[in-house]
Amino acid sequence: MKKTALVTGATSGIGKATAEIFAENGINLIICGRREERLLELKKQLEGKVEVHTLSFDVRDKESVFSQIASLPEGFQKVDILVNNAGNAHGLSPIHEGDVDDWDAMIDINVKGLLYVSKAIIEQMKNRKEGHIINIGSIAGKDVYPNGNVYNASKFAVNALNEAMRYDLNEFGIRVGAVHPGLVHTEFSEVRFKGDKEKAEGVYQGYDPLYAEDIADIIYFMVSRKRHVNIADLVVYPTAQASATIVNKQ
Ligand code: NDP
Ligand code: 8X3
Repeated sequence: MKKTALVTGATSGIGKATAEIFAENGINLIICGRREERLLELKKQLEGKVEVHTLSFDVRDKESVFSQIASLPEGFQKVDILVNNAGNAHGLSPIHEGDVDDWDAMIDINVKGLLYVSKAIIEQMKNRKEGHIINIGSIAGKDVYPNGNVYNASKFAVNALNEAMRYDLNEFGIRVGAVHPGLVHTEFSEVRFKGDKEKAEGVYQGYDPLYAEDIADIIYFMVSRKRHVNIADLVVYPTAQASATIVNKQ
């Protein structure tokens, strides 16, 4: 029987590429994000291959998260794989110059949003004593870098929650693992720099960054291991990157 995956942040970047590789490999999909037109476009692209359902919510809106996940249609109610991917950085500035709305966004989306979606799904996995949760952290959650402050804190929290989920859900046979990417060329920097495309592009110039498909490949590898194998924690850099701050730019 085909598995079903719920992927948050499927309208762009890593989440979209994950939905695509899952579809290639016969995993039915619940794709989530705020931009409904992108969800519908992706659904159209993938539904020849697998069954696709779209859920449009802001992960910050817990009522919407809980009610939409609780009312999934028949055929999509059993979620085998949860990919907690929705998230972004908002701003890059010293802590004393930080914008409190940016701080709220990062804590509310990257940490609280991930918790809400997880809570909405974990209960059924626990009852079935089976399920797989992949949390998308970041190298920013392993290493703090100058001006990263609150984004770093939000991803350190994801790292902690990944471990905490693995500990607490162990007795229910639920697999939990994280991928922590370095620099991936997606819309991430465009969001961080509030639509400044030139500045965003500059982040990925002078070296060969990772692409969303590279991370999606790894996520698919993780979820396609045998039942007794759980890849718990994985850091992935582009070859040109050695740490959060060391990038060999030409
Ligand atoms: P993108 O900006 O390309 O994608 C972000 C996705 O998150 C979008 O689909 C967006 O959908 C969704 N999202 C953002 N805010 C919300 C919200 N409030 N509610 C629901 N969905 C939301 O970036 P990436 O693909 O790069 O980012 C994916 C994950 O990877 C993030 O957690 C990011 O922190 C992490 N990451 C990225 C790295 C990089 O260098 N790119 C490196 C390490 C980690 P929509 O706007 O439609 O709601
Ligand atoms: C995204 C990677 O280095 O911009 O999490 O924080 S970085």
